[in-house]
Amino acid sequence: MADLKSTFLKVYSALKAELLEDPAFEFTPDSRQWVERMLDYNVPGGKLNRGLSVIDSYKLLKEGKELTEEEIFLASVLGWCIEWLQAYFLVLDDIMDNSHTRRGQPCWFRVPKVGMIAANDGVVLRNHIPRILRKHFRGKLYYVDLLDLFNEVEFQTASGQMIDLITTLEGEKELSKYTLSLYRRIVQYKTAYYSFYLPVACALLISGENLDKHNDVKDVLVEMGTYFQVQDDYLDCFGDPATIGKIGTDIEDFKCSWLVVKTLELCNEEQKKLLCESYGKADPESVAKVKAIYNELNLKGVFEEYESKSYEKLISSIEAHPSKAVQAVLKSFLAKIYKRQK
Ligand code: GPP
Ligand code: MG
Ligand code: MG
Ligand code: MG
Repeated sequence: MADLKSTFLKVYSALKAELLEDPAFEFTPDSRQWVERMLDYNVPGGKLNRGLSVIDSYKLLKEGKELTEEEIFLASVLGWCIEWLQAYFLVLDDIMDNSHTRRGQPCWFRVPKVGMIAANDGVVLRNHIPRILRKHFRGKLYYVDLLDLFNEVEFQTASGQMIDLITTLEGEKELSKYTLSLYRRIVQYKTAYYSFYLPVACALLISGENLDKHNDVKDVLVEMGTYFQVQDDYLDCFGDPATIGKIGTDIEDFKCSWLVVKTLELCNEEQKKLLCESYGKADPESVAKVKAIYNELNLKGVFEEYESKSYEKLISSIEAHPSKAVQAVLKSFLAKIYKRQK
């Protein structure tokens, strides 16, 4: 595993070097330095789960046949394209969510002299992806499908982010609009497609598979992605910032978080009144009042139960899949996130 990660990180350096020599732009020393610092700050510092999953999944789909160096390299390049996509989303999401820290360091837009240049850096990160794909995949039969996949998933994510953002306008008018079905719709689009479906879809494409034949795999991965975002919402409030590398802002931001949805389901009239008065306010007293309601309703326990039920359901839908190799891919992905603390 450590070995796989270091091989993977070497590919990052190679891709960065190519981008810094991109002939479509006349780099000056300053602009080259800016891009290099921006990439190093935002691309490689996460858990790399999404990127590494492309390689893991590809290996499992090959059912024990040793991968060639070239095959590992190509799977790594796709893994990095997903990490680039993630970096682009996070740089912009942190501006939109007014967040403070990410991966244990200040959000990029909060770094002195960066500010709103970060918005353009997000666009630059996004534009690196088709350049990487063109350089390494242009001759492949599946090149068009790959481009199409990245485009579709980006559109789904941006649409999910849009409903995440506009939902707070509705919630501010009437908090009880935050229902579980609305919640599921937001997280399916903003998180599940790019974080779960995309890595496996990339592995399927380089294995020569037709994605139209794998809608059942997509359904399981969307369910897994939903579970992952529930964990993200839980950790936003109950996680240790030192471990998750970010300070939660969901309460202050009036987010349609899984915790507030569950609270609305479980609370009495008095708690609901207090919640309506305190939710979405930035002052620490209001935030503390919301957290006190979460504790009164034992949301930690409610979450733990949700977590084990989701796990059981996911395992049984995975075991219903006809292919053992696909089962192994899905189980390996689930094992990476079950009961995660970060
Ligand atoms: C996660 O939401 C969703 C994204 C990072 C997608 C952003 C999409 C864009 C088109 C910008 P979140 O805000 O809960 O994530 P976190 O808790 O990591 O800030
Ligand atoms: Mg967000
Ligand atoms: Mg955010
Ligand atoms: Mg979050």
